[in-house]
Amino acid sequence: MAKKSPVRSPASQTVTATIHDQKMQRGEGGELHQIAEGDAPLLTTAQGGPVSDDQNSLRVGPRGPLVMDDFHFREKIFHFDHERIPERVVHARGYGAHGYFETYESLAAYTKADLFQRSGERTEAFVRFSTVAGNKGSADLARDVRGFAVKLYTQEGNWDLVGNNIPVFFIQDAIKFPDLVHAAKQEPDRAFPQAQTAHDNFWDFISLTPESMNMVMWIMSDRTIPRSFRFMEGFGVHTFRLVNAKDESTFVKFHWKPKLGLQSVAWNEAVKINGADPDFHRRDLWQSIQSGNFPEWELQVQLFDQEFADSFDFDVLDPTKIIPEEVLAPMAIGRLVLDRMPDNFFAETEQVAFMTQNVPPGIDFSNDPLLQGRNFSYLDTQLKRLGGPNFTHLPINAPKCPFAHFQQDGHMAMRNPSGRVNYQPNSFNEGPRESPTRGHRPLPAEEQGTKARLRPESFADHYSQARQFYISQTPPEQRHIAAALTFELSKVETAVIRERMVSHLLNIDETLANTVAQKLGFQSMPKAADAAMPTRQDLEPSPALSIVERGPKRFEGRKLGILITDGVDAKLLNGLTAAITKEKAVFELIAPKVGGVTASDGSWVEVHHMIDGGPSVLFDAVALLTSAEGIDDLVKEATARDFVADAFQHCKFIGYDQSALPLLEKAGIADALDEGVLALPGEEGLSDFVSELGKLRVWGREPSVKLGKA
Ligand code: HDE
Repeated sequence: MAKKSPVRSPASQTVTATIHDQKMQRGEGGELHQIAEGDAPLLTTAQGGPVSDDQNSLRVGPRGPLVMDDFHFREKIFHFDHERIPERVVHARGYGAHGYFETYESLAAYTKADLFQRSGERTEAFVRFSTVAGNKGSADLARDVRGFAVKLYTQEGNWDLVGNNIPVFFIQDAIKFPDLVHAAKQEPDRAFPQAQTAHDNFWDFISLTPESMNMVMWIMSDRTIPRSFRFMEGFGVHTFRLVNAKDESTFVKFHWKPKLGLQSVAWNEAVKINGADPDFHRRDLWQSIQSGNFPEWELQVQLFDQEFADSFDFDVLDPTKIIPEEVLAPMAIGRLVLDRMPDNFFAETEQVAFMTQNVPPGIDFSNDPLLQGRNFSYLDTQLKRLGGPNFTHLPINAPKCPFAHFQQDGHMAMRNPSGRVNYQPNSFNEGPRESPTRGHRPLPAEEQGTKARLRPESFADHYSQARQFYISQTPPEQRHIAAALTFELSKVETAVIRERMVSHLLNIDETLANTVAQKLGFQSMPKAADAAMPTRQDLEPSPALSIVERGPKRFEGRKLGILITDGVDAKLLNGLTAAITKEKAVFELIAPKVGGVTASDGSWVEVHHMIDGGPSVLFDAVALLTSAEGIDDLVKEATARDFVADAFQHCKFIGYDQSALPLLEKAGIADALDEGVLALPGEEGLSDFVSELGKLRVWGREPSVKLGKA
């Protein structure tokens, strides 16, 4: 829970001292605050001076000019004018939470990293989730990669695992990052589109960058429209190294697996959520943590040696490739739990500085050129964003283990050493010393070769894994990829870019290419793009790449929207809400008026939303509990009809009591009821309904919705 700041303290706080006849009270940190008239803490300037009037600036006469000696006004406005810091150049929109990482068993055989030595050990953590392209105020459900940045405050320094929710990346060399980001963000002359890749510049760059094709398959899948941060995976992307006490190294890839399973929304739903609740993902994380439903991920690692790397189909240093889990099984090594929201968004989530180069002893880098470029970039960007080199003095960035060094001064230095000696070596035997045994030592490695700007041959296969990803998807997921490509390319005005993209798709999957070309209205097919290497047709599908295959089995952690009216059957409503709560899921009530409704037993039921403010896109499934008296008015509401029609077209489960049938008719679905539209049985059968909800979506309905048969 948020700590109360002295300024927000309740008026009843006790007076703890009197100094110079002035009543004082103690704040959270033990500091004394003066008390104004009444019981409220005294408002002061930032210099601590008491303020007499915060409502009117100092002026000459009632209608005269303001005067220069109003130092309170000057300070207040000055500070306000400087409230903003530059937003992140990428990943500007983000949301963070505190928690901990718990190690399952000692990993000492592989790494000397302190946090992995003792089973059950907990390490404090801060995680920031983000979208990449949109500005700070953009909507949460943009089709975009999600950042998944984890800061672990280990006993041997901070370890930042700055990952994404997709295990591959667009480019193989960091030198291309500015081009990629320029192309993805708003076009520079018109400053739109915001938080969207559906525009010429992005697809122009992508279609001229064949190495991005594997990533294109991932971003056109539902991975880029997750239902919530709680239902998505995270990946370290690059190959890293674990190093043990004997200096033996093992390659490693890091994966975060959500305990609740994977889940995304439908594209049409995402578009509507952005309007209905642009903070959908923020609110979801806030609500679940504040209500004690702490999201959890398991950390899994793929460990391998040089021999495996040499025999693997692709270069393990190439960040556009994965190692399928079926080829190399991941091992679970710990869990991450998020259990506390920041007290202050700016101080923590905005000012947190993640840097890939923050690794403790026992974790090391590989020669992945993208990772090496990142190690250069992140320090630089923090200097710009946070305004000086002392950003490690901010509590969110400071290590939580003991630390000591001779870095000093600079803007806003908050921790300043005392004493004479600020250098090493010194004759006074003062100050910290390095330790060749305990300190981070890079793995001894012999590197040689001709200095040149080049791309290795082993990075040249750009299509095989893109194909593997596509053929690993279930039919609805394949349909979504085709639909996403069609939508995005339909926003591209330059025909040659659309054609160039389809020419790449021909190297991935011919049916996919034909579907997209046909939906885009191509008169003829382009020829396949020239490929540096032919696409391998023999890679086995990897079911682990499908969201549906890794979907949840239960309704736990999800939200049911229950539309009710006056006269709702009180027993049925209470039974349903009890069954949902028992499943560790949540519900929200929606009614024609936000005040509430009168139930069949005369009781007053307060609700969360009025129908206009609680569309069905905000829920994982819906139930319609109406009554003979309430349904007549409800069917007249366009938003009530949309509520049902959207739930149906988004393939959600719909439960209804008989009185709601006229609403199903008005929504145009009464003749298309399928196994996902369930007449609610009496109270006894409600747990069966809730277990049915565990399937989440009725994907079999999708083709008929698409064809307008419903
Ligand atoms: Fe980043 N990236 N990145 N990135 N990245 C930033 O650092 C960069 C890349 C990722 O919540 C910036 O503090 C380069 C891959 C996340 O605060 C910047 C390259 C992956 C976050 C930067 C990459 C990421 C960032 C902007 C190409 C997934 C948000 C603000 C070599 C493995 C962290 C900042 C947060 C942020 C540079 C590519 C993940 C400019 C040069 C690959 C999650 O330093």
